[in-house]
Amino acid sequence: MKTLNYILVLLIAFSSTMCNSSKKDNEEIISTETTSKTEKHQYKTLSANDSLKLINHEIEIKGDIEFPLQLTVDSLRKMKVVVIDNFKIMGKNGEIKKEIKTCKGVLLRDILEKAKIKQNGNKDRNFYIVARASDDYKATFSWAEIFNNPTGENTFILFEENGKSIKNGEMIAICKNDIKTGPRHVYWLKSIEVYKVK
Ligand SMILES: Nc1nc2c(c(=O)[nH]1)N[C@H]1C(S)=C(S)[C@@H](COP(=O)(O)O)O[C@H]1N2
Ligand SMILES: [Mo]
Repeated sequence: MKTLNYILVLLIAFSSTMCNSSKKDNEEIISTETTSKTEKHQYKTLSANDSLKLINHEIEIKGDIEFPLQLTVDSLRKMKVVVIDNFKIMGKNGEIKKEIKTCKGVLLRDILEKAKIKQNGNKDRNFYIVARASDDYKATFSWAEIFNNPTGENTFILFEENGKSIKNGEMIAICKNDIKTGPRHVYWLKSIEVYKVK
């Protein structure tokens, strides 16, 4: 009987620590969300001068690749250029944030083929690709999405909008077949980074 009581006490103690820890996790999630919202708001109120500082004239292709590249709008123009019409940027709640009548870009796949991912045989396919902006906003793609999925035909680095250079730019990453196109629409693009899954 004594042992039974002892086990019961232990169980109660254990379950209460579990409750506390999950509560703490929730609190942490809520607090990070609040900070990122505040940060996002700060970007909206950036002065014209400060937002100019976020513009990159070239993007760096780096990580687990054979040929690190620095690409400018001019170097993208020399690649296979694709025209994309009526591209809608949709926020996470489904709201249309922006509609671009026509824009020009290059497939991310073509860029990665140029940079050549360092693969060790044909079963070495576990890589992730990060499109990172100068405000450290980022979007992630996987090797399989780009090289073995229709997403490969739909992921572009844009360099021109409606016949003009891109203002939030100079280059933007987009994924045309995402359900909500906002999250993987990365303006102020700074680098494309390839990493092997460890
Ligand atoms: N560099 C950068 N790109 C970004 C963001 C950002 O904060 N920084 N916001 C993203 C989000 S959440 C959306 S919905 C779209 C459209 O954002 P906008 O409302 O700032 O134009 O861009 C995305 N690209
Ligand atoms: Mo968003």
